[in-house]
Amino acid sequence: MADSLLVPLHVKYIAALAKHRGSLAYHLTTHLRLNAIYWAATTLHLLGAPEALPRDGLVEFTLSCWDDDAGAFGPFPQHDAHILATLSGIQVLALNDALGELEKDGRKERLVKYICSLQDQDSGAFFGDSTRLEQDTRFLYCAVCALSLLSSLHSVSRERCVRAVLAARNHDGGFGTVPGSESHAGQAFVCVGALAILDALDELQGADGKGKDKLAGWLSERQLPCGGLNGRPRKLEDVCYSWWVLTALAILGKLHWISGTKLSQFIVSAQDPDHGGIADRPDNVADVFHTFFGVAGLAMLGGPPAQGLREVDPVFALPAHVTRRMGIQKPYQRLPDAPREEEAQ
Ligand code: GRG
Ligand code: ZN
Repeated sequence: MADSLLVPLHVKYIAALAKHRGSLAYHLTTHLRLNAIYWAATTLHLLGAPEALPRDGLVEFTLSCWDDDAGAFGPFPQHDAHILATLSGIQVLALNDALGELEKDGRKERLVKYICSLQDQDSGAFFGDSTRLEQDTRFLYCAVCALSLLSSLHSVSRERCVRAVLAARNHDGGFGTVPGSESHAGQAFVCVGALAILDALDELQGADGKGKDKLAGWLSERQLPCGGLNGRPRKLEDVCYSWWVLTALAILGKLHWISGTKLSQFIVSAQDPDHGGIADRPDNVADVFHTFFGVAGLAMLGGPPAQGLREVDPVFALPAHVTRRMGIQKPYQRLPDAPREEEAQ
């Protein structure tokens, strides 16, 4: 079993994914394609090998996912727009310093209009698309993150957004998808991330002033004896929770409430030492989703397995050099031996 991060092998694994266009798996995952491009490209940047997927191809594919009827991005050419694909599209453009493409044909204004149109004016919650069938705190995060990357956060009601996030909080200190739904670590990331973007983290404290610690306590209870984290009580450990849990802890300044050494070992043990990539847990099949969250988790934890990685921004889920270049960074905890980008002079 490997005990360090197999950087060159993971770069090769991700670069090879782009060559599998004939496979059944490729055709069965079109609904996630733009998300997958975002996971792949961001991982390569964190691994220090952005050139392994050509920039022009990434930008061109992203623009080909534009749904001109809706004025936003779908997950694949000719697919309907959705907020999940829209955030990924904007993130891929930001990663490649190509947001200027949205200045053409009024695309940026149309995107902002589309995103704002998804907010429920009563509750402040967001729908995922124009069918307005489903609300989820995930969609609210996507909306505020995308608007911030477009320098347009002022276009949405901050007060309504904060209200909707707080309404999804539970007595255990965690967050669900909608008011009253079970706490899940994925929702902790989206809710804490959204509050960070909205400069509203103090709203977490509540009447007793203990809201942040209560949430951090719930998050730290996600670590299991094997070192891995689960997403909610009595569930199995999974590498992707390294991201959903660690980001929320980093934003709350409580990364040291879990054992980083044990978690790093768990992530590294879920690598495929022959073909590259990281799986949800040891001995399972690797995929690009868990490869991204495993690499990004190690970048937050630091230490020897993170050698050679670049700093990740847990609020915007992008390399820190990108959000620093854009001037949109929010405060978050950096562990002493985690990768750190030079501060701009
Ligand atoms: C920019 C990183 C980024 C994300 C965009 C889509 C999104 C915003 C956030 C997703 C947050 C979320 C809900 C993550 C959890 C995903 C996950 C592993 C769900 C699995 O749920 P179950 O119930 O698994 O199948 P468990 O582990 O609870 O058994
Ligand atoms: Zn997972």
